[in-house]
Amino acid sequence: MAGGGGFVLPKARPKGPPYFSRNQVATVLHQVAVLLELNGANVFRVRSYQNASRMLGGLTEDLGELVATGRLFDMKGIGKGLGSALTQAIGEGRWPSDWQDLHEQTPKGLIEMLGIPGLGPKRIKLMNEKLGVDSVATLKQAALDGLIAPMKGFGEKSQNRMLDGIELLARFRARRRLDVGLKYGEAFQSKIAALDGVLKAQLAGSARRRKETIGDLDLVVAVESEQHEMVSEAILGLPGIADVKGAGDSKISIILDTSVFEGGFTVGHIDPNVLEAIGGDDYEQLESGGTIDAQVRLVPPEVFPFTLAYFTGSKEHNIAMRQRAIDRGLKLNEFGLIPDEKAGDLKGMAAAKFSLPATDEADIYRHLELDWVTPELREDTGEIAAAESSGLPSLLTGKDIRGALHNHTTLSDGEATLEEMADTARKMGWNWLGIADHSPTLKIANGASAEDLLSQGETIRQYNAAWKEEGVDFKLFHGVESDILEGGKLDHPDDVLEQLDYTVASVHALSKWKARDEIQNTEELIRCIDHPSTTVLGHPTGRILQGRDGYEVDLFAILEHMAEHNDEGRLKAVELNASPYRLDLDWRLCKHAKGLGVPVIINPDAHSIRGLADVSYGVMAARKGWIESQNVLNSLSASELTQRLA
Ligand code: DGT
Ligand code: CA
Ligand code: CA
Ligand code: ZN
Repeated sequence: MAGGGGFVLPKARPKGPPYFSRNQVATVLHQVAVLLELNGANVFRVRSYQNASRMLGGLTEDLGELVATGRLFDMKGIGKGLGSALTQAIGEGRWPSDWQDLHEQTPKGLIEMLGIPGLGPKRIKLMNEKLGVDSVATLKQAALDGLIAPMKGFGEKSQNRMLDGIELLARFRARRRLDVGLKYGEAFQSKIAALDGVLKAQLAGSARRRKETIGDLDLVVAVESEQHEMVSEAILGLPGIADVKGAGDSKISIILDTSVFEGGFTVGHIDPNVLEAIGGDDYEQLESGGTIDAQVRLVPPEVFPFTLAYFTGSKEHNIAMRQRAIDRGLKLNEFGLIPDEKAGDLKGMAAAKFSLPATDEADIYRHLELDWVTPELREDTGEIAAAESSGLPSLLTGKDIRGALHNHTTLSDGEATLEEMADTARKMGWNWLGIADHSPTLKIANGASAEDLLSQGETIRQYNAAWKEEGVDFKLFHGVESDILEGGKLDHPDDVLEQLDYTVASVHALSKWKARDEIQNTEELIRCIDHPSTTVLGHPTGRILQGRDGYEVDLFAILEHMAEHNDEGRLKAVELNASPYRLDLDWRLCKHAKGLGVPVIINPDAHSIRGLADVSYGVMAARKGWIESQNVLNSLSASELTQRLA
């Protein structure tokens, strides 16, 4: 739980008591314990706060009631001092002054160091005393100078681990993955939307455009002018705010932490291959101590569509739109679309009084003689020309998805059985599901032997026969995710592969591929694609978002080569791996695959039943890449797919 997160005392909620939630209280007690330890407090005192935090965090009873009835004092581990402190906080909305002092007087640099995975307050205190280290930057220097290793109880290994941790933290802090950003953004948006006086609250920025990573969150809120102050204050009182960077009546800059999630933040099952790249066991700690910046803008309802459009971006799309407005004697900004002759020297909201009216974004586009452009496409990659000529694509939606080909079961490294996976797919309304467990070479993922693979195929045939008999319109397809070996070879003998419905060929031995150059890697992949059994090229670059770059490969050449096969009637599809850790094929290349007529298959690469739902992130990325229903294999029915695979 210790992390780079807030370490500020949460503000009391406006209506109380109870002024703080159970989660908030548990977090504060934990933080006080950590701060006490950083300040060298007595170990028993530290422990009593830790224990109280754990006890209250796991409490099923209502905390407000425990305080109101005084029963809090009867609880094990709550002494007189702590009991009174909590009674005052929860009942009156005031944290004890010594807790406030602790938060204010502990050097920020020491708190920042807590965000480094695997580093706790005790060792931070030691390094601070012995080496004068007082921030992540000074710690890094000390480690680089080799000053940490000789300290008693530290050593070379722990010094290197600290350097790795510092790098991991920096990468993690810079941007967040789309799935994480959306979770924070949607949680905070719904809290704002529920406040009195809020007419509308919407996520804008890169999150709304479904970029694969998010720098910061942008939220636009419609509120009548006379209520801005009230709403602005209510927003600042919401749980989840770790720090306030700036606050006015129309713009609030804050840092959100995981307390924005009522039920806490869980990362779920992560494929071991991926986990290794994003920090291994440290990842969960990084994520639970994580934060994200957010900017909230409050505007009157008549200005809302303009502000929403502006802060949705992208900057490049905005610039093209503004130019289009200029060409028509109009000025487009976050407040309105204002005729030049009326705006004169007026600026901002004053000029906006003369704006052309808009009740929604579509009105703004209409004023500029354009069809409304879905946010995913607003990257200035041809969407404006398309919107001008009724040429925007009719994008794929989640409803078009009838199945996916790359999923794992307990036969390799999946959590769920074949039956559980099939059941879940049927409940999701899918018409078919493809199972592609790992091949023998991938030991880390428990790759299955040919024998076990073929016996899985037998089970699948039995299921399919039974469903057919019962009149159930659902089919399992049997494939494999084969490692791509030296020379572009597949990981099973040809006679085994021939018995399968399809093969997903994927690179997993990243270090080998990273050691080679683009030309060599491209040749290897082409050789693999030419294998008659290869149907799908899995996660084509091997990148892990926030984890590692992919290997060098000329994907344009690969896609062109795949296009030749397809032209000659041999199905070669490119995967858009929908795991939010991958989103590989990148959306920027989807449009290229589409243009070449290479089918895209959106695969959740599910390692659990929950993992199947990741297909939605793939749909987001595909939409961003201009993909329509007819460009993906996922939209085919089971019988259509059977024909395509034949
Ligand atoms: P991010 O946060 O890095 O993931 O990406 P965005 O797109 O959310 O960028 P952000 O948060 O800096 O700004 C939100 C939107 O505001 C951006 O997409 C477009 C608009 N915007 C920001 N700065 C400018 C600017 O200098 N010119 C124009 N035309 N628009 C801007
Ligand atoms: Ca942003
Ligand atoms: Ca921003
Ligand atoms: Zn894989």
